[in-house]
Amino acid sequence: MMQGCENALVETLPRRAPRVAYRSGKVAAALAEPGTLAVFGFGSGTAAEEDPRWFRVALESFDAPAPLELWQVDAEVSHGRDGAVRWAAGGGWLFAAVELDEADHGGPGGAATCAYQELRRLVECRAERHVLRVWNYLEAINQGEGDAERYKQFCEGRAAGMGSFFAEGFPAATAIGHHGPAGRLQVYVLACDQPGERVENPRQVSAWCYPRQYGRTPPSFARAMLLPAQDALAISGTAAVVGHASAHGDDLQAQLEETFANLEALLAQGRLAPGFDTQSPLKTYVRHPADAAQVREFIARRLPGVPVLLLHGDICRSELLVEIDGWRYA
Ligand code: 3EB
Repeated sequence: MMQGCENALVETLPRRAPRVAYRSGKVAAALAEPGTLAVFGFGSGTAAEEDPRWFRVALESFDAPAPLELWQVDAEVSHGRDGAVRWAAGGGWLFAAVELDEADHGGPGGAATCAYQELRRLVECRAERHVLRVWNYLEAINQGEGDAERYKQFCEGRAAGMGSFFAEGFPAATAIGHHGPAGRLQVYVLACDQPGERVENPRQVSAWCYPRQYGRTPPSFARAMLLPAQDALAISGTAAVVGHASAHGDDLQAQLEETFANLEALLAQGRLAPGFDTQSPLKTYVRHPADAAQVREFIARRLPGVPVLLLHGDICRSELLVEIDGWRYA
């Protein structure tokens, strides 16, 4: 009787956010720690591991050696594989990831459709069916002209694969181009058994309302997601977009300033105090390796002590030079 009451009470408490951190060390040791939901490595130099919680992101890091990214929860974690999907779950949280070869699916659109269908198939029959945050990494993202650009094909395929699953609202997301294996599509998600609260940026047109010039199917993502206990804001890929337009053409410094203005706007909209801190890791995606040093310098000055991972990645509009995503804990 008492036991039953306690369980009912626990289930109604908001789920505390997973801890996300960068750190050096061995993959096996990170996987062996209690509560490890996922471990990410960056670039081709990282180890191969069989554990479904291990994920090698196809983006090279400008930090050598690249750190690991760890997701940890205060609960026991189980894990497995289901078709193309690898997953891990614990404490109401779910990590799920899929990697596909576009050649098996007729291109970036077909691969995106399949990836989202596979992920849906898993989360639909689990308690953790609220997909709060998604990362998408595809190769040669800006290749192709007009509506044939690979990112736009990806957006069409993603929307088809999502179907009506996100009818109440899209997850927060990142979509970045990698320079790894040709045609490799990587998609991974964080889901929960409780919903989050979507946050938009008043300085920007919501992505799903972008005008026709950006493609037949507008991108399906929210600008940020407040996690169930409102103890963390998951921030989508954020760039120098104002309204719906890209700002500051080829001016890296100005794009960085605009990106920070957008990040601050998201914190305010999420009812969080301004600024970032040593507990709130960010990823910076840099298009041109030659810009990495300048980006690093800017970040060190504007965000002293903030854990920042600098990655070589292409932003989904060819005029954008830099994009930032990450976490802000309350
Ligand atoms: C933008 O503001 C920049 O397609 O999932 C940022 C975050 C961007 C996510 C996505 C795209 C996506 O439109 C691009």
